[in-house]
Amino acid sequence: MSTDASVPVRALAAAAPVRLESVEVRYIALTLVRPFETSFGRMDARVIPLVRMVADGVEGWGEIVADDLPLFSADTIAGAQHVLAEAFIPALLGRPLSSVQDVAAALRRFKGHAMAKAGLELAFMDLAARTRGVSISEAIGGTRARVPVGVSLGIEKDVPTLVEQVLRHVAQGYQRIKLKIKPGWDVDVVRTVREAYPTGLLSVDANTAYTLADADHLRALDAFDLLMIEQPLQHDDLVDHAALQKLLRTDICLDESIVHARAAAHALALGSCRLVNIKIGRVGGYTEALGIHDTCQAHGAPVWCGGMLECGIGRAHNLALASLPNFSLPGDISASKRYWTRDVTTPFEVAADGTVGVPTGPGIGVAIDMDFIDDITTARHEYR
Ligand code: NPQ
Ligand code: MG
Repeated sequence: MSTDASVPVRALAAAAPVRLESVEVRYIALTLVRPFETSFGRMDARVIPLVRMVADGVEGWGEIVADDLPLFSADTIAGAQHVLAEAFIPALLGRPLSSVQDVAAALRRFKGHAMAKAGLELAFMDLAARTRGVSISEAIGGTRARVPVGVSLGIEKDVPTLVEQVLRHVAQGYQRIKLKIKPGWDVDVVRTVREAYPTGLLSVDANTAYTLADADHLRALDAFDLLMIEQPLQHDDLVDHAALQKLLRTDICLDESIVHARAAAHALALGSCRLVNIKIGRVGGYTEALGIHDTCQAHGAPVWCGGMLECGIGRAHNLALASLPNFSLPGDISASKRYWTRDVTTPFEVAADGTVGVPTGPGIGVAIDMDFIDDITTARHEYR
């Protein structure tokens, strides 16, 4: 028995060792209700690869959050398809898997492709929790029934349009507003939004759009009492982030840079950030996400759950993760209707108090709309 009460007890195991009967990867096409623009590009629709595992009549679902092009990270949908078919799924079929950690161990020798690995860990976690009749939140040691949420607002055609979006989402209860910034859409935009939204939680996300040479310009953001500046510099540069953090009063939060628990430990030791955004897809699944959660908790650094414009399956997994105790800031976990006119699961809603309920049913805990998924499926590959 552990003597350290701060170390959560987690059973990421299935009721009995699982031998997968089939792993299906299917691609669904969904159109966003409104285009979403970041410093790296504009998106108006998504193809989302879904993973469905079956064993002993029980299924499990995961989502792969990769994009067509390697703009957010090196992961791509085509790359995921390749490594799933040629390496990852063959490494899982025909061997007993007792826990999510067994899945992680079977894939560990393969470098990169975190989002494809995460799709498999997520589907297995769903299946494993269902075999035990518990929700994923319960299985991983979640402590909250509802989690606080915020919204991430893209770059707009003009500032009045953005201000209108800010006020609309504040009125819906969102507890934190995040603005996407890039050179030419930053200090003046944030000043105007701050005037219209003077006291609420406000943060910005640059998605790597700046360099350390922009430090003086970024210091102007210190005037707006921001909750954080997310990922201002390059994805692979913890050293320049440490230099920048020394020059800023505002807390830096890293997203793209935190690719596993060791990177989180390095970033906190170097002073590259004071906060961490955890995305299960970016870090390769539950195993690393929980490791980052614990590493940050040990350093006294709060974490929050990031988002990748997921459909209901990824959103359900995010909610389970965000129910852990060190997720103490509002996550990028918005209502289904913020992104989709129709979701592939029971839709998620944001209550007037700015929280979303954590699903309580077995596994991901929400109903899958199989008819709708079949309607929007563009391709399907099954592996046995
Ligand atoms: C972020 N998410 O925090 C990301 C950006 C993002 C909600 O701001 C496919 C690939 C879809 C990469 C959606 C939010 C994505 C993506 C959003 C990145 O940086
Ligand atoms: Mg981000």
